Amino acid sequence: MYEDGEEPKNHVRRISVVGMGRVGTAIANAIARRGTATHLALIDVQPNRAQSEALDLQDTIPFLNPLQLTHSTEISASKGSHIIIITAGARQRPGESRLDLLGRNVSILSSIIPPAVKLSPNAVFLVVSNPCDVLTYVAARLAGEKAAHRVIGSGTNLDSARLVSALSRRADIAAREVNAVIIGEHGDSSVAAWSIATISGLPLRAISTDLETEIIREQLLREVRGAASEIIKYKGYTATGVGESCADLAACILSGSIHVRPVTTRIPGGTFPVITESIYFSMPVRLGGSGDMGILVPKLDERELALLSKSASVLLAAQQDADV
Ligand code: 6V0
Repeated sequence: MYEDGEEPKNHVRRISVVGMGRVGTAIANAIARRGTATHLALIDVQPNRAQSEALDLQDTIPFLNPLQLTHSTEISASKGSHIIIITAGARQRPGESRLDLLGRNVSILSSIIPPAVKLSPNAVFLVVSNPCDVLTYVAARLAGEKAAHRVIGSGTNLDSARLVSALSRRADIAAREVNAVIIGEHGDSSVAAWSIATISGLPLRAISTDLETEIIREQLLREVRGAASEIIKYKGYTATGVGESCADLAACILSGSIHVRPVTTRIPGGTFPVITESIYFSMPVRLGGSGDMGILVPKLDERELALLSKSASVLLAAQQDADV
């Protein structure tokens, strides 16, 4: 991803967060806490928004790792970034359709991506704004041919973490022992890849036959899919989980070794026999190391392939609607 000699030096890791609402703030806080960046630029078009969050975050630095913080209303503050995280987005207005919202978000991305690519020609772009898969596709189109392969979306990294957590609680085994991914859309048509899930390297049935039953799997998936609305019901928005999930992705991207995470990326047509057209959705992707960000194609069973094909057609229609 970086030209020879241009890898981020160990001591300089520049990350920009564009959009300092609830989610951008949670991401910036998580990055600061983990010490992932040496330089963090906070950007928001609203006057004082990024500044207020930068001032608040500044107070945490004496307790954490050294960090140079900057804030701005201008995208020019992202110059020279290794990672640019996009959480800028419009919220749905009463009576507004998803397509209208998409139109407004496309125009926000149009004002951010082309200048940001010029200012940071080697940056990885991480799109978090929703609808995440469609906006990742839009951002990749706006980034242009040379930079498109460096645009990914946070996709199902958070959904997968929720599945890991639900499985861990059900099996009463530490979450770190659980390996499970959700693929496809970051949304209603997402697909749990049960056939490749393991706990401590063992198939789920070896841990408990319960975990193989339709009824338990449906219950776990309901938990995963309903997580965001459950949180929104009580506090009005979600931020902490997505903040940590994106900080995790940023740490993987800047790592010298390869990590695999489910993120939104371009899946070429024919990758799965049931999906003939190229589409942006989540698959396990290699992050870090030399930075090729290639996908790892899991061997799915017939049922999962059928569900994935359905997820792809939902997204294909949305991505055609958003064509830029
Ligand atoms: P928010 O609190 O309304 O923040 C959005 C921010 O974007 C505001 O501060 C705006 O001023 C700012 N903004 C708008 N246009 C621009 C621009 N051109 N340049 C810079 N900043 C701009 O929203 P919140 O933070 O709650 O959510 C942000 C986005 O994340 C939304 O699209 C959510 O739907 C999405 N989420 C994605 C998740 C995921 O897992 N991918 C999870 C939760 C939310």
